[in-house]
Amino acid sequence: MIKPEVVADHNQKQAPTLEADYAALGEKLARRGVDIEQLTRAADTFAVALPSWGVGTGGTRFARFPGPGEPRNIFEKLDDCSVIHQLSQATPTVSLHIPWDRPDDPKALLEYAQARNLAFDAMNSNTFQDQADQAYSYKYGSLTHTSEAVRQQAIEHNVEVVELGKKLGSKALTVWIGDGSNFPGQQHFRNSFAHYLDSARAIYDALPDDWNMLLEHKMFEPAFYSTVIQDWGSSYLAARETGERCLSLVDLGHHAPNVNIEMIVSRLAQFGKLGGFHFNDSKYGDDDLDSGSIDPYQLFLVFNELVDIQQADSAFAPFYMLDQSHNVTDPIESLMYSAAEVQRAFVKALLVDREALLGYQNSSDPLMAQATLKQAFNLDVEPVLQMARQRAGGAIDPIAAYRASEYRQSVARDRPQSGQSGSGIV
Ligand code: AOS
Ligand code: ZN
Ligand code: ZN
Ligand code: ZN
Repeated sequence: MIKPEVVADHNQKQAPTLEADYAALGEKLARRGVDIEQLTRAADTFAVALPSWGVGTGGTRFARFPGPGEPRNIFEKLDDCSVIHQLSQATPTVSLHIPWDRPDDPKALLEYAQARNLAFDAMNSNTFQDQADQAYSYKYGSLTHTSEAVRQQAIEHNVEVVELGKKLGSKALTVWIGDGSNFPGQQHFRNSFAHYLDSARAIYDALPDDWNMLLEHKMFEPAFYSTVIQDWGSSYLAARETGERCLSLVDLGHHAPNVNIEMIVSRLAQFGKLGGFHFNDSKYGDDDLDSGSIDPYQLFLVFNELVDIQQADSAFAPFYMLDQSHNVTDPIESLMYSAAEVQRAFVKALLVDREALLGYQNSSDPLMAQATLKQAFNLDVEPVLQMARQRAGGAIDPIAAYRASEYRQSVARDRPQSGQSGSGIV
């Protein structure tokens, strides 16, 4: 971790500006009848999980350009995650990917995480790649393959991931498969979906009572003609058929351009099937860009729905995870920045005057309805985020504090640069 003195020194320099900005914002909010302290306390409760695969430099299918000091194993990944949480105070958990980050000794990994104030979030299985020791290939599918033996192998992998997650204190399994087809006619749509439902049920049967199973849909890639769980409709149907604790997970990058994701969020939640998120941003497809980097308004609109649902149902608590690929930035910086962007969207959504909004909706005043949303979105809540971080022991400006700490330079001395060629799968 970064020396507390470095963070304290950084905060001391920034504190006077923050005090002034916070006081000014406090006055402004008070005029709107909002208590800034309440908002800051709410910001402090916000948490989003880090993806274990996100702390390494990603890549495309063309190339990967590794950065200095990349973590070489799950322990070093946890070191990086703990730095992210130390400074951002918004990322107390890690979502593990198996087999990429399969620990030899789960107990040792759990202790290592706990010593760094980290816990484990949803577990991710992987049947979109072949592993060296497996009997059958997933080239033509996994949970939906025409061969029962392949399906069984994929089911067993998921069950193994659940067993591992139990030892790590996780409470959910996220299932994303690449199954689909590249040619019309290649795959029988109804049969492959039927196989999926059978496989999902077999995995669900192995789930502990207090676990959720999260189904992640994705429009295309790696399959370019059809994908078995391609949209929220298939995801919803599969979750409904599988069981009560089987829910849909929305990855923001997994939709066609211009799709109204906030409405998908609303629909799934209305029918009790919204289970979680993979936050990222995109311009074209599954770009896995940093959260809020392209369309922060969309992120805000998603949180506008989430806050609205939460206010109607206090038990509503979907899993929040980042799922991004950092190809040109330091992943630690990107993850800290993204966590704050998601937190910012949440805080702004809390500012929406819901009573006024409902009034404008009921009186058919579209201009004022959208202005009510914009009034919350346009407010700069940075001082709230900064104050929440500082009070929790984090950094007022995480990126500046991180750069001042020279953490990357220091780990680069112990971690040799990894290979340059090949693609980075994210
Ligand atoms: C793939 O596109 C999905 O976003 C999955 O969440 C995937 O398992 C993750 O990105 C790790 O590769
Ligand atoms: Zn995802
Ligand atoms: Zn994705
Ligand atoms: Zn992804």
